[in-house]
Amino acid sequence: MGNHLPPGQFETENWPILHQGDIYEFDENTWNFTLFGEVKEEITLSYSDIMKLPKTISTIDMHCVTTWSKFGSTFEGIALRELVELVQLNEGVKYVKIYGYYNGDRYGYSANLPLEALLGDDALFIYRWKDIQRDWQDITPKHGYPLRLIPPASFYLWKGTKWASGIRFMKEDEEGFWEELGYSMTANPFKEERYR
Ligand SMILES: Nc1nc2c(c(=O)[nH]1)N[C@H]1C(S)=C(S)[C@@H](COP(=O)(O)O)O[C@H]1N2
Ligand SMILES: [Mo]
Repeated sequence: MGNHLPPGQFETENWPILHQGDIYEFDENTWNFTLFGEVKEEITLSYSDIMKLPKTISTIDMHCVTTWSKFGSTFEGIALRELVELVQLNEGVKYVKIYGYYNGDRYGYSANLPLEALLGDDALFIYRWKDIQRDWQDITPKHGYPLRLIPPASFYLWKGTKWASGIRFMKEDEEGFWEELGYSMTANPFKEERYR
């Protein structure tokens, strides 16, 4: 890891904003987060359920497929593994699809990822961040408030679903929003896996 620039990327100090569709407007009364798919029992978590889970702070590099990379942002969030611990997975679960809002549809955006790559401190559903230029602050609605995934730096940032609404556990890999449009299933920036 470290300050290593993947091929075809340039470094930016700003945190650019990139997404399709409307910016989701958070309402604590209607917001929830679902854990579903290949689990013994599906569960739905309220905002306060989520915010009671153990917190993790990590510094994670971001690599957008449009070629900007941002190093050294520190994030506070809920590690994905904390959510996995709340469900009993069926045998053979290897992938997840992380869903998020797209034009009012809570499952309108999604990205697929291999579960085993997401069990460390560098796979976080974040709500707060800071970097050298800034003190701690909530992420803005444009960056995915109240909760968005920052994936490990070994995945391009489109795998980082903003306005996250749930995780579906899967035995087989399955395309998400950008993957259906021809982007990579595995999306490793260091191997420059942009398209397939
Ligand atoms: N819900 C949702 N999440 C999304 C997207 C989107 O369109 N909708 N775009 C993805 C893409 S392509 C990128 S590069 C990152 C950008 O995150 P940022 O705007 O916070 O930099 O969000 C990802 N998460
Ligand atoms: Mo992107």
